[in-house]
Amino acid sequence: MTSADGLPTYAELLEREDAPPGSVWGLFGYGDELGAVNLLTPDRVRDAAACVRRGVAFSLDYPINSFPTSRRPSAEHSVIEMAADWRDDSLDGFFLQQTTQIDGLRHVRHTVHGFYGRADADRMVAGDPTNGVNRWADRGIVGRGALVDVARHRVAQGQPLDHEAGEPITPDLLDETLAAQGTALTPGDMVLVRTDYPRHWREHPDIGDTHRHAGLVQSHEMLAWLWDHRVPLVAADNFAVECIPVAASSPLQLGDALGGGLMHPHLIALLGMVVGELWKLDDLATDCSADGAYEFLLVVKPLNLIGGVGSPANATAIK
Ligand code: UVW
Repeated sequence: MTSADGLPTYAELLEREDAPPGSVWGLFGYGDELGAVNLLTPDRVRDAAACVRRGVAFSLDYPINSFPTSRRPSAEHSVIEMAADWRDDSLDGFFLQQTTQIDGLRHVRHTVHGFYGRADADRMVAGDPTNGVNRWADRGIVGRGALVDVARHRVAQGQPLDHEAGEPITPDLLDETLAAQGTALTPGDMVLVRTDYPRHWREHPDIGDTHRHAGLVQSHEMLAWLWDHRVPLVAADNFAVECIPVAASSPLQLGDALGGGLMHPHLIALLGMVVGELWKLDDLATDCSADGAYEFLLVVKPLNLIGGVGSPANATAIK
């Protein structure tokens, strides 16, 4: 244990013999179901409140049905007249990961080691609370957030991110962007990476299911960057946080259902991180660029759905 907080480094996690290598299983207590959300300690939450200086809030959620695909089609919203003066409504066929979302700890298992914390696969069913987003809803996901506006940095350099090529964003590029912004991460920061993918989506209305976008490179160096910064939640404004297609250099070959090489099983099942996708970051980014402050109080409120696999993010940044 070499870190100030007593937790192992990622390099040490890879050496573990008492648990799957590269995992945090057991570090937060036997039977833990919160994962990296445990990193949001009371001290860190209290310190995050100091980021609120002007009292301005930014919704980080796109409307429901903003990014329909054949895998996750639009939901049908019905407004029902219950009586002359009364309306209720229902949302049918709503995929909870269809728009701005977080992936919960049941979303993906590691092909070899299983679900986070060795949770029984038979319990990953509706109505069973094990590893569900209900655990995070009960706990609350609140702390300091930091925007890493890679898209703006690359535009300033005259080299916009290449979504069509699925450009990999490396740890060096994250560090370079943070340095250009003058942002210093502190342990426990939730990291929001802006790639400007929604503009690409809007400009290519026929894009459909062709998920090609810039995103985090699949590598142990990236996993180390995230864990060693003690990141509880990593989100981006694209479909998968990671670059798609998977980088040819990915060493994370599990032969999983999505084609192999993805970082999702390592992020979610092994590190217990909250993975946020399709976040609405543009307004926040404009403000951060204007005042030079890329840190904020971040409040994320998942649905309290027992056994939920994912959830709308319901995320708000406050500066
Ligand atoms: C991918 O499509 C890789 O991720 P998700 O299922 O989390 O959207």
